[in-house]
Amino acid sequence: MGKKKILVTGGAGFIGGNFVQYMVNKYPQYDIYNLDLLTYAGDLTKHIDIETKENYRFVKADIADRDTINVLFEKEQFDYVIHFAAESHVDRSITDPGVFVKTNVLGTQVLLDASRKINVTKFVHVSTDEVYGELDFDPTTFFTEETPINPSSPYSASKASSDLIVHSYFETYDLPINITRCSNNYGPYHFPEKLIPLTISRVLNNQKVPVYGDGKNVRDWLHVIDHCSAIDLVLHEGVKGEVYNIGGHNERTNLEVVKTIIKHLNKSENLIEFVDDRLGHDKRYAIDPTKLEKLGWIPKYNFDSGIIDTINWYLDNFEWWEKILSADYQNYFKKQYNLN
Ligand code: NAD
Ligand code: TDX
Repeated sequence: MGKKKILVTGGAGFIGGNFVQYMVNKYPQYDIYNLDLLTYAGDLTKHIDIETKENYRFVKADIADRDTINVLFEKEQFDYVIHFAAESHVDRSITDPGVFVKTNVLGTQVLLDASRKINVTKFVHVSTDEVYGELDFDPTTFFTEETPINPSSPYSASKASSDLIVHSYFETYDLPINITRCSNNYGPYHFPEKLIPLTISRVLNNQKVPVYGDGKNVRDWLHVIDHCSAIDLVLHEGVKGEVYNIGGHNERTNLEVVKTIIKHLNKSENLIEFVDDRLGHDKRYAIDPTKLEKLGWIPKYNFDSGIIDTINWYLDNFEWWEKILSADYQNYFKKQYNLN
């Protein structure tokens, strides 16, 4: 028997990138293939420590390119597929929804067809708590796996659509799938369009931080490494056809998050700028992870220390995020916000 082949899509992005490193280091007995289109959100320099390892390979491809994907799957006969690749930013989905449907919906369906043809042992679809829509501010309410899907943004609607298609391949063709729905991640290599790295990078440059609306919207934060360990567990132990929610009970308002970062960096709260609210802005997300905990998952990070580790990582890895803040990002930022 040869080594097991694991295909990770979107492994040049934030979470997929952390997952690829986690798997390459943890499982020398697996060959890890990272398939990524290298969009604005993808970057391979993060993999400098693993790129020469014998169990790591990179393939540049578009998941929505059926011919290329079919040829690759036929050739490599992957055992497992862990599917992260997506357009992931809610604000971009509000200004340009089309590519979200193409990548997140069609791209997922292309991967499912290819996986079915070669009878993969497991297809893990990495989804999000945003498919459930929003909760109100009652702290006793949570998203469970039974919460009805009710997405608000074009991003979350495209993810919800892909979840439904993935589930249909289980019901119709008995494809061994799992769907995971995680809360907001934070940690190393988070692209600086998202709240936490945007705040860190702007505060370090003494620039204003745009806070949407009144800053009271709540997100449930999970360290990216805890997300990786959860997916590893679902890949190996998840009951086929099942959905697993992932979250570590770390609810914070956006304003609390921004103030924590400003405080740790010894800067002034005058950097906070309240700006127009996001269209369709979900009030609150909060995950009930009981089902995953019953499978044996134990998260390692709490937010109060994890956020400090993350800020320190950005301080130590200035050269990684500084290059991302160059031309394309500045154009995006100018269009998105009325701030310098
Ligand atoms: P990201 O935007 O940082 O990375 C996405 C990666 O996918 C990039 O490397 C990009 O180049 C690649 N990609 C985009 N379109 C592609 C295509 N057509 N073909 C191949 N590759 C393509 O995203 P992320 O934050 O790492 O999120 C990864 C996954 O996790 C997504 O499916 C997202 O919905 C899900 N998720 C994210 C969070 C979060 O907090 N960031 C939480 C829950 C779930
Ligand atoms: O400039 C900002 N100001 C602000 O107040 C930005 C970028 C965000 N926000 C708010 C909006 C949200 O309430 O902060 C919160 C977090 O925003 P994002 O970082 O854009 O994340 P979110 O919209 O919650 O979605 C993220 O978590 C779930 C990921 O981007 C998704 O891919 C994932 O599915």
